[in-house]
Amino acid sequence: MTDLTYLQASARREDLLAVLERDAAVIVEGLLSQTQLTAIKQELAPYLATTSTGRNDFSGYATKRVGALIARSPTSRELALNDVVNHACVDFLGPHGDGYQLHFTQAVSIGPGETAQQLHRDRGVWGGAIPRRIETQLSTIWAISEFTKENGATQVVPGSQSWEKDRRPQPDEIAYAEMEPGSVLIYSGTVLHGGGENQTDDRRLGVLIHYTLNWLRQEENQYLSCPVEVARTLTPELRALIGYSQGGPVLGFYSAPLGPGENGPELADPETLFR
Ligand SMILES: O=C(O)CCC(=O)C(=O)O
Ligand SMILES: [Fe+2]
Repeated sequence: MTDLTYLQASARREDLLAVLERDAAVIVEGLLSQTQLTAIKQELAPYLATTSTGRNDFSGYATKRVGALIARSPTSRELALNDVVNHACVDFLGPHGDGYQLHFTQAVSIGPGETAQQLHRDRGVWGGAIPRRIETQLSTIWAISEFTKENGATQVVPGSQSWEKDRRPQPDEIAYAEMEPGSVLIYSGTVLHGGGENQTDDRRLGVLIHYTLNWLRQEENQYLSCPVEVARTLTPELRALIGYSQGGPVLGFYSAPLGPGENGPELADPETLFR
């Protein structure tokens, strides 16, 4: 039986990185306060109440998914900016570019009777053209409810980042990200994982926040999920993280779409918009 490594919030950065490099997944315990947990549950509840369940095996016939979390859930912003996670992004993604950005946000509520999601690598969203030596992303799944093997804790195959593409795990090679509310699973885009089967009568609620290199296309279009009017209300730090910033010297610049004869910013950093 394989297992994941559990670290405390006070763990040293180099220790967390060493586990990520070995297993491509790690759990950090106790990062959220009761106040944050209560707030995020309240913020998500009305969206989860009205959203439909998935319509295919991958999204899950008994699973509800709600995105655009930066715009909709103020507490999700705190999760996105969490120091332990962002240090892990700097350390893990640093060798693959000169920065990273928010990639994807989603509350995932796995309902009773849900079957196990197919194991997959999240880097599949870009197809197969990016060589494995480039780590495309670092992702988090925050436990908002308790995560148990019985209620749908994420399945993870530690070490599978270096397996051949088509190798499937034996049952004893699959670990389950069992967590108390407030803990977080941090994992790479290259490790096999998937939502778990829910054999209980309760829902399992996780908040997924993923980060990618600043030179790759974001999975969730942040400019539509969090348009300029909303971005204006955020801190410059969060705006930069979601993509209202330049990746490297010029990637992501903007020119003001003014009319003929009008003068405005050219080749400007998006932050200029908010000054
Ligand atoms: O909800 C989970 O535990 C994992 C979901 C997942 O991996 C996905 O939808 O890509
Ligand atoms: Fe996934």
